[in-house]
Amino acid sequence: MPETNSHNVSMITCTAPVNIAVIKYWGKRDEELILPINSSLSVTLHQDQLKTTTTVACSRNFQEDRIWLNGKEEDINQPRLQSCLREIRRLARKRRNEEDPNAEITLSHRVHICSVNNFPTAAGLASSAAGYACLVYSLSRLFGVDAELSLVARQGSGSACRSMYGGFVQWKMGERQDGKDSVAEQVAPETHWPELRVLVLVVSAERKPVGSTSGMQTSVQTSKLLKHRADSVVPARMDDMIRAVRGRDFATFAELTMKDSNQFHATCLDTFPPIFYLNDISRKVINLVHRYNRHYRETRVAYTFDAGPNAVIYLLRDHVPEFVQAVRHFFPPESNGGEFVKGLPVHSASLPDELVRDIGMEPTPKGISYIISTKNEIRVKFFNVKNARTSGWHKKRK
Ligand code: 2P0
Repeated sequence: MPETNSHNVSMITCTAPVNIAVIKYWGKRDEELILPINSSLSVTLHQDQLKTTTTVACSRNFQEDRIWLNGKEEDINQPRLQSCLREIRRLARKRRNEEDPNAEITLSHRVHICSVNNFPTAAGLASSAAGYACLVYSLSRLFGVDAELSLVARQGSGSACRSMYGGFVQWKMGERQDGKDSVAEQVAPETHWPELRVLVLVVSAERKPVGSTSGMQTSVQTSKLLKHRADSVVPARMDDMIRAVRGRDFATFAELTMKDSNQFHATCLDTFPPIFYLNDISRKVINLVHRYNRHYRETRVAYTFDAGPNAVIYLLRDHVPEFVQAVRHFFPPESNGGEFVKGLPVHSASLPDELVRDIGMEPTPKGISYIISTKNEIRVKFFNVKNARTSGWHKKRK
């Protein structure tokens, strides 16, 4: 617990990872508590490549709660931010009364929150998941809350509850009306499958046309396919996926991942009016993956797409250099553009002529802006604690 006195500002900094679902969450049964219509499962990505860093400060001199996202002040009164702040303060008060009546940080102190991503916010890279996971974790450290935090993060953004843990994480939909059993749980730690690699193929960094929150609302209202998916497909698929992850069965993991992504986008098309997240480049990536796998008569590579056109590729370490070379061949980058592959280094590889022939697609120059090469990782991290003698700390970051 950080200390403060009448002149000081207490600060805490945490970082949180992005997660990419292999069984997708799409649709709520309770909009306010953010309770989903089906369980979901994701892989937590490495924070060296994709992370949110949040600093929260509190002081008796602060007049009101305030928040800055990527250097710009945002409205603190958004209902979801308020839910998280209210819930953490409630848990802190409960704990204080029970165990720690002399804790030094006064709960009436206002907080200033400063959050930055090391990746483009609106690129469809699950920034709200890392953002809310980081916010909730930082606030919990500041106020000394030691509770099931995925419950709180879920009320900021559904997918955020999965970023509270590392490795492979399921969000159990739960049954209770109060949402107390709708929590994230680790299925396997990040050390479980060290050969697993992730490539984010960044197709477009533009803001997505339909946001997830309103998109899934329309899907729940209009798509019978979504109801069928939630009731009759996902329950068994979750079991199969957990088994595949625990058994490190890549072929099964990969096939389930691709089928679930395809079904999620099918429910988007079944939504009325329909929602299109995939574009021509996304579909070319899908074809590339299937033709690559067909050439080897083995499922070596899987794709998944969220609410945007970027592809996230899962594959094993040994297959990364050749597959990246295939992406480079079929989506030639600008010759004078910046580095095409960011993140974990990828060795160069040659592309067998028969493979190029079997794939048989016309190259699409500049179809993919860049690749982020990464792997899976641990949970939210507690970074540092500082007592600062200034209340203008956040201004330096603007
Ligand atoms: C997922 N997505 O499971 C799915 C797949 C997008 C496609 O979770 O309304 O931003 O904040 O709960 O968490 C995006 O939904 O929506 C999402 P809210 P969220 O990752």
